[in-house]
Amino acid sequence: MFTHAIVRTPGKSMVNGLTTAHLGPPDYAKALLQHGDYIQALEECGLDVVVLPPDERFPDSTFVEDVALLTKHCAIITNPGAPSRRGETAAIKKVLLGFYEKIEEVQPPGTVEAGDIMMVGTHFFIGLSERTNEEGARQVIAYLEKYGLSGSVVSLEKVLHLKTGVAYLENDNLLACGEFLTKEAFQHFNILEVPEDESYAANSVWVNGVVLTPSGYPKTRALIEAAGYTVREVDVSEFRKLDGGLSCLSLRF
Ligand code: CIR
Repeated sequence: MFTHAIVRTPGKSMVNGLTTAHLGPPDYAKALLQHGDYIQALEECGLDVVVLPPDERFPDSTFVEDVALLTKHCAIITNPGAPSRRGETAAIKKVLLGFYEKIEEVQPPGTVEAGDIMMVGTHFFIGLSERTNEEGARQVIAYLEKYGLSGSVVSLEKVLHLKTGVAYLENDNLLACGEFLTKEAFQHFNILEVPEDESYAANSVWVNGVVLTPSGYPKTRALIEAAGYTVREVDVSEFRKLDGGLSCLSLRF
């Protein structure tokens, strides 16, 4: 169970965020409303939400999930693979010092974005992507092992981050689509297959028994409900325009 979340309100500079989506620039006013509803959804799941102010210096800084990996025993500050995002880590470290005694940091030449890391109990799957390299994954695994946790790597071929295409919903259930349906490492899970035309909804998040999903993906919603979960939809269309999903918008711990 999680008790806390950290989010960062998007800044106006979000319109300059990194993207490959070709969906046009985000509407800032709409993004703020959607972010507010996202916070409300986390609160409905029982979380105490720390809301950080916009940081205009970093257009992608609302995607806080990428800059830290939070575990029960330690926090690991990442070193984002995207150069424009590297400066985001300092501010998150300051916030995490208020919650964690043990804070580790990924050092260059290692790069890691925690959107590439999926927690399954005490094990962490780490996607090797354009943002997370082998050296970064090696450092994360070494830190995890120091605290009695474990990690392993999964290579990605098509998507930005591991969790762009896969989400662990606890109870052995894995929501997955595309290249992740056939990955050897995931075959022992009960795979809930997200249809290709709803692939964006594979980035859903389990929060204390409720699954937050992006709104507008009815087949995926039905699939998750059929597996026994309560679903809470959140409209994140403006964040999708920056390749961002639901999970990227918070750190949960
Ligand atoms: C980026 O390209 O870094 C941002 N525009 C989106 C990051 C999304 N984060 C995630 O999937 N974990």
